[in-house]
Amino acid sequence: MAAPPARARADYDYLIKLLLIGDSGVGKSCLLLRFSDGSFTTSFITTIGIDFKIRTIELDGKRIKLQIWDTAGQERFRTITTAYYRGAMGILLVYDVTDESSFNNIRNWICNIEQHASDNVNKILVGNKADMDESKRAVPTAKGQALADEYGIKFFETSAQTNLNVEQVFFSIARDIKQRLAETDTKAGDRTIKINKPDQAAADGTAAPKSACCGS
Ligand SMILES: Nc1nc2c(ncn2[C@@H]2O[C@H](COP(=O)(O)OP(=O)(O)OP(=O)(O)O)[C@@H](O)[C@H]2O)c(=O)[nH]1
Ligand SMILES: [Mg+2]
Repeated sequence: MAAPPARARADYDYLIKLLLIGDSGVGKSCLLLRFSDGSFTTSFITTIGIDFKIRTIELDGKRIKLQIWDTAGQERFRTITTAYYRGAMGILLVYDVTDESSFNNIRNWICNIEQHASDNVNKILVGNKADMDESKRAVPTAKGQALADEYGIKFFETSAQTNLNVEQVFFSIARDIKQRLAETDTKAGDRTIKINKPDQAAADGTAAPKSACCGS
């Protein structure tokens, strides 16, 4: 008979926070719904707000809990702030392959990310609505790929409607982030999240400055 564990095990090995960024109407919410619930609905339109969903996946025998944040409406008011980016490990930059301005705006979004998110955040470029008729297409695949190459990031064309490449996008960025975190761990780097005992933290003088970040 196995002994009970000394304390409850976490239900994941890595917790990864992802953000969906991009112009209104490109399909961010539909991509999230497809990935988290396996469904697609055109009536899923939220008003101004921030929402997140969770899905735990397995990669190389490790459980990766993905906490995926979606924005709705903020971009219209350009109020995406540092608070939203805080703690983000990966960002999906989404445009609509039938909407050229959503593609052109990706540069602005990257600029915004550079201002507000942490430097080492992983990014991935996503051209959504790839199911649409070629006559409606405004952004050729090669243009999306060229932009991704310019920034040194990965690129997928997706369809939240037909489920084309949706899993691939999330698994790809999750794998890259997991690898980055694992490398940091082995270097015992300063980004490793440690839960210090209060007395221990006080003893080595590290408690006070960081305490404001540990509210959750
Ligand atoms: N054909 C097609 N339509 C899509 C796809 N993804 C989303 N749509 C449609 O595009 C519209 C906008 O999708 P949303 O997911 O609400 O877009 P959003 O990026 O969340 O927009 P905001 O919440 O306003 O920022 C809806 O009418 C969806 O049905 C797709 O892959 N293919
Ligand atoms: Mg939305």
